Amino acid sequence: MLRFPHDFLWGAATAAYQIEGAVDEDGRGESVWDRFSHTPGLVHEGHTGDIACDHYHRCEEDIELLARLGVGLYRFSTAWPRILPTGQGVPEPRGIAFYDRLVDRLLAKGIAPMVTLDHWDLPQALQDRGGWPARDTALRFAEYAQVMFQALGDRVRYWVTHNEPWMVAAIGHRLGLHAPGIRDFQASLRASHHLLLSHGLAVQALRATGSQTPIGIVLNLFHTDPATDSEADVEQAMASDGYTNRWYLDPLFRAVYPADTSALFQRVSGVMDFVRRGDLDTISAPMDFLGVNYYSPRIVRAAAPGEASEFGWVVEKPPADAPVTDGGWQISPEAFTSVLLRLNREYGPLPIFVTENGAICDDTVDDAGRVHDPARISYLAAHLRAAHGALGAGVDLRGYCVWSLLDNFEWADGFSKRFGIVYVDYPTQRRIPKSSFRFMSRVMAVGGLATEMEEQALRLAGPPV
Ligand code: IFM
Repeated sequence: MLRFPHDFLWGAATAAYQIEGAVDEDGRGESVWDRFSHTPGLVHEGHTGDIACDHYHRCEEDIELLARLGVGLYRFSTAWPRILPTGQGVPEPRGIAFYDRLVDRLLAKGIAPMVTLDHWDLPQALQDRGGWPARDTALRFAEYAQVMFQALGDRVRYWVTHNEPWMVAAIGHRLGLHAPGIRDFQASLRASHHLLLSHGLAVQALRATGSQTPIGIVLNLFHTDPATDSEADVEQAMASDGYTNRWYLDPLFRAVYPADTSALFQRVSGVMDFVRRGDLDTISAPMDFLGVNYYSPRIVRAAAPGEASEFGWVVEKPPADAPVTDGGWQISPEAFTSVLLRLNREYGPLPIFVTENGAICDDTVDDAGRVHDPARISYLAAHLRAAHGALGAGVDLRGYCVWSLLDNFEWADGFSKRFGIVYVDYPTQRRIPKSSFRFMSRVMAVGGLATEMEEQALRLAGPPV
């Protein structure tokens, strides 16, 4: 039996735009994801978060599921446009009231709320004023954070400023595959800096209230391997690591942008005049923990002469013999361990929460009304073993959140990809806990993992949970 520490926090995670729906209710303003998903051709089959999992109206039922699962921690996000419909000004009391009730209900069930302030749903009104590439957005974020600290600060147990700033900067502003759909490297670079700056401003704002509540940021980190051990591939894997990982870790923990990545970015975009004196001190204001989202590693090779590549590298598809999820993402618990060990070695010691980890499976409901997802159980078990290994190697791992509690709106993939341990039948909004839910609830109940638990869950069958 692999036992986790007695105070290890077991949790599940969601995000506002992915589950809430009710986009026009109680004064909520438009977000960049409303605009993006309603733009034809940008999201799978035109799906939107208009209804999503209807969590806004089914919040109680979903908290009941969390309680049955046995979590000690629930990571969710507050929708900035629900609180400040235009991103600034007077807070909308009905928006605050929704989260107020949610937090109270969680606490009544003994579940610690971990609140992410920004999980990508920037108010569209702020986007219209320049969005994350504009410095002003960082200042507005700090104000929004203050509103939330004041409203919920007496009960929230962990604050998270941003979820995965790399995704917003790179996928939203360079590749344009996520909201706001911009394809401009300079905009992406500016966005990354202002996201980081706003994180630091929010940390300062929380400290200024005298609060002792821990605050951190969530990064999606990739273990990056060179495709071969050729000098060129090794060099480009290192450069790619700078782009995805060190560009965020170094300013947060060392108050400096990595020199090699800065040089590369300046070669590509020319200017970094948006970094002002003192910004890096603000960004690196000490935080209490780092949230890590881990799914999959990256394999990188040097681009061949004449091959299209903005930076000089190409991200390879997983090797033909590598295990992948139904979403095609390579499964590598070893890479997960490497990410955690590397953080400890190069940036630690630091308290870490795994704030997301999970797998896409092509789940279906069987004739008996059950959803059996052995591939997800295996994925989770393997990654829990990896997390346990990291703990044994000295990583200060405080908790683990499965992504996700519910199947939900998977951004540009709409509802076509399922990550939940609870199946959502979107036409009826019926929730069906999957066999992975049963597995995770056993893990949480005993505070660890034994081979027979996994084997039993894989055989499953049995009545619906
Ligand atoms: O669904 C997302 C989540 O919003 C952020 N992290 C990755 C998940 C899976 O793609």
